[in-house]
Amino acid sequence: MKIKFAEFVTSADDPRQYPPPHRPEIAFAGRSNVGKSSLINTLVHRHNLVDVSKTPGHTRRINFFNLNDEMYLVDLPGYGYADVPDEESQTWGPMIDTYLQRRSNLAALVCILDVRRGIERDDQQLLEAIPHFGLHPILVFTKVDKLGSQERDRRRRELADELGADPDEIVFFSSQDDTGKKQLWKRISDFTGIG
Ligand SMILES: Nc1nc2c(ncn2[C@@H]2O[C@H](COP(=O)(O)OP(=O)(O)OP(=O)(O)O)[C@@H](O)[C@H]2O)c(=O)[nH]1
Ligand SMILES: [Mg+2]
Repeated sequence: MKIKFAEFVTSADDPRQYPPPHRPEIAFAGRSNVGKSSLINTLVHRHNLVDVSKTPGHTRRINFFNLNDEMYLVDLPGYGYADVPDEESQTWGPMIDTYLQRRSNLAALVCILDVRRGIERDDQQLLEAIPHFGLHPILVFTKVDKLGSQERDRRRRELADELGADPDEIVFFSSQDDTGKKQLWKRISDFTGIG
């Protein structure tokens, strides 16, 4: 994918605030602090398009980014962070559900998991819900820079087994050294027809 430009469009917690659905869209979901915002920055070759933070629960609204006037990339708030005030954690589920249900131009959902933590209960719940929204998951395990190369091969087989997926189908990613970037763009373009 050739990145001509990437820009923040808007942030929303209600469908009335979403940009018009006139371009294909890819959304990024995952546990809080898993590395969603970093992954988007890596994909578009920008260090600071999306805010990255050491504090989990940093991204709390749905953030839309315009890529090349061709598609939207959407950073979703992370789930599973216990310290988010009650009031906010109660709005998280409905906010994301509404987005996944209503967003007609959503081409695929990138599900980001931590390669070392693997598939946790919250992740499992999301993965099980995706087909009910008529969506396809693109499975990405990030922070693979934290594993040695032999360990990566073993872990890939283990995770594929657990998911009942083809090992080649899951993307191993690192925002530190760009591992998996090409493969992820390829998967995205399979769904958007762009790139
Ligand atoms: N080693 C390593 N660290 C990473 C990677 N990706 C993200 N991180 C670190 O993980 C922390 C969280 O990254 P974010 O990108 O802000 O995570 P997020 O999923 O957007 O977090 P929320 O917005 O809170 O849900 C930061 O300290 C990042 O530097 C990676 O591929 N490798
Ligand atoms: Mg974030």
